[in-house]
Amino acid sequence: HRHKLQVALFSVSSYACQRRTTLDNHNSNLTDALSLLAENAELNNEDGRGVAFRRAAALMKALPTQVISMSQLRGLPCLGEHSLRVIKDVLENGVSSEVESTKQSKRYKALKILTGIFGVGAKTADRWIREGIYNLEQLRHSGQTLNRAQKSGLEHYDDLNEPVTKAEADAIGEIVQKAVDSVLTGSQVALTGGFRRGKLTGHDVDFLITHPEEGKEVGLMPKVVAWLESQGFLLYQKTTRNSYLESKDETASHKIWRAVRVDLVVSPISQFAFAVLGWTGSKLFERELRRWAGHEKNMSLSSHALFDNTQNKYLRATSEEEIFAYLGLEYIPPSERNA
Ligand code: DGT
Ligand code: MG
Repeated sequence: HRHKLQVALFSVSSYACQRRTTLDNHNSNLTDALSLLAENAELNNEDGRGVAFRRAAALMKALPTQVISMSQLRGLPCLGEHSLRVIKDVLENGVSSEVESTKQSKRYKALKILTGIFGVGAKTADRWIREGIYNLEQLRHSGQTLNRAQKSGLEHYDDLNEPVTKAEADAIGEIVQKAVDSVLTGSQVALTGGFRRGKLTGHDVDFLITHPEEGKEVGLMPKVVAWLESQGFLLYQKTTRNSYLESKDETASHKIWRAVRVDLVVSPISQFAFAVLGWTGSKLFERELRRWAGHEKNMSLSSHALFDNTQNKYLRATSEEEIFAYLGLEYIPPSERNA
């Protein structure tokens, strides 16, 4: 007998910033497994292993169809021995035994619960676990001293672990716009983070604030924060990065507000394009852009600037498109940066 077969082999670029990754994921069974192992590695401070699993997951997200056989993966980049073993397990058995045992492990469960507290990272959670603290109840009765962020995080644990919806993000956007308008006319607010990439939910809402006249943005953040505070919106704030607002939601019957994490970043207009690119994400897309810049172009990219190490000068840009062009990359719109 003779069979004529057509085999579709995937061809995928190795850097996530060279690929278009939409939210339309054909391999969520595989990416969920790899992402969980990445998360577990990160929770255990195994950063190298975490990145390897993140890259493998991102590669699977970029595939145009569902993978059903290992043979389809031949020649693909980013898939190490360990990731391939996990994929094989899922394809053959429906689940990965490593993922299942991780999910059920006492340590993983405790790390998830404890790092779910705003202000608690992997190191703190690990210390608590070594002292026998595995959940919020045990933490509350442990006599551990919590810092201001952690106290606040524990108090609003459920709210802050409830995904933020696009509608909530839009409502908060209006509040932030109002704040910015009241303290400095002409200021602009841009939604960044996952919502700019088209996600329908997020763990927080990210905004970037600027003013068309360079220098006018100086001192803007404390004014915006003071305005939000005076209007009763602010529950907790820290000037370095994390802050959250209570979002007034009249539809909730039990209480009329809920706590939502909000990230505000102020950028001078000269750095705005770099800031927009840097804060839109995804995290892996950003990491890959910086790796591409450094390893392939001898440039250093940050959310402030792009430096060309060969020409020994900063490259100015007023749009994301210009930055991709400097980097020799095809422009990828935000909705296709979901690596
Ligand atoms: P989410 O909020 O869970 O739906 O997902 P994202 O993608 O909005 O992630 P988020 O809010 O942690 O961060 C927004 C983007 O900002 C992220 O995709 C990459 C960037 N980013 C995150 N953390 C930092 C940071 O500490 N510094 C800089 N420059 N960029 C960051
Ligand atoms: Mg976000």
